[in-house]
Amino acid sequence: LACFTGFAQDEAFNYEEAKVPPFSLPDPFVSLKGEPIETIQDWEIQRRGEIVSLFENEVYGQVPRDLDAIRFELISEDTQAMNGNAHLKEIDILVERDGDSNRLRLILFIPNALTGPAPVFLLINHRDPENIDPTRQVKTGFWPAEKIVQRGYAAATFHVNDVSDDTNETFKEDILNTLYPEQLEMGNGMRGLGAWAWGAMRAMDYFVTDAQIDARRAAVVGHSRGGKASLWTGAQDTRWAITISNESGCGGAALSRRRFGETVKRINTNFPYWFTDNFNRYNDQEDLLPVDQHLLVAAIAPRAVYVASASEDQWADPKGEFLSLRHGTRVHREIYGMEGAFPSVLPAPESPLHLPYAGHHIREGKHNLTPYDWQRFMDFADQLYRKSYE
Ligand code: GTR
Repeated sequence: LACFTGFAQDEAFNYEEAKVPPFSLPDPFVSLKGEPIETIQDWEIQRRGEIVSLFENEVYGQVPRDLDAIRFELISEDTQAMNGNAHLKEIDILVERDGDSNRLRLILFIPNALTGPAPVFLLINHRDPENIDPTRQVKTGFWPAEKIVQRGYAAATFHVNDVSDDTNETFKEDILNTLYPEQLEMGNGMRGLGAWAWGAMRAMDYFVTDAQIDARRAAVVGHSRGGKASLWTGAQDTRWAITISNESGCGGAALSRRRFGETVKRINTNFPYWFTDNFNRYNDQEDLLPVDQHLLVAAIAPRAVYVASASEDQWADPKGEFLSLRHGTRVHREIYGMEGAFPSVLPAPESPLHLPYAGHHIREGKHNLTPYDWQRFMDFADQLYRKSYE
């Protein structure tokens, strides 16, 4: 499916490094009260929570946690899916609140070759509906489930339209109208991206109940708008071992203050239903933001984070994505003492850099999520899990 990447030709958008304005980034190591953040305690008790609240209030809106009931219904199952290589489960996640309910379909392939519980990759799928067809008639590189299973990982996905449609006309359908209508009235209320993050968290609620899944080794993956939602998921929900952003760009991994490619104003104009209303305050006013996207990466610490870009995806600002990763993971290094650091220059395409706590690569080519990207994510997970479980 072609993805909407218009406006890239528009002259009003900057693609020249020399024209990036000077800016200074909010400091991860100074609290809102101006106190220094030096220890794990300072970080976990004070600063991380402050940062998550700032993103809630100014960027993505809240992600409500209250619900009356959550149930998991096994809709269908095939222990010999993918030519006998996988155990397929189709699970409906039913959430109830105030007498209303929402149904979210999770597709899960668990490798049969494993003896113990399987580590899992969850894709927040905003694209091809084929990906949630359990028969796998149409296989896309966007979600190469067979290849994921082959490498010993469970492959899970859901479609964002089950929680909030990806259109301005109908995004309120599903959980915003049914479960959390009061959010629609709030300047810091949940919108599309927050709802998708909510969906990923409900998938995690399921993983922890399935004995065939090792929920302590779970990765959340999203591409582009899905990558924005994935970072927002990992920043709030500490149950994810790895948070992966593929070409998430503006409002994802890219630093807003660089104003390179897509800008805050452009994204709020084209997609008024993705971010919370307060985010509009920063249209053409990026320097007033109390956060920038490096702090979203920071909020994931000490858990692992992966940022991937594509060389021809300048709209998403690969350099700005890398800088967020480099600045945000200072928390991993300087607070948690983790080893290794990213270089100060942008790595060349197709030279992945996998540190013990964070990964990066730039794929050659256009805006997309491809088997190359997935193989690198799994390389990173192999390395991380080997280290922490040996
Ligand atoms: C674009 C949008 C980006 C990105 C992309 C996608 O149109 O400007 O922020 O989200 O869509 O999701 O593929």
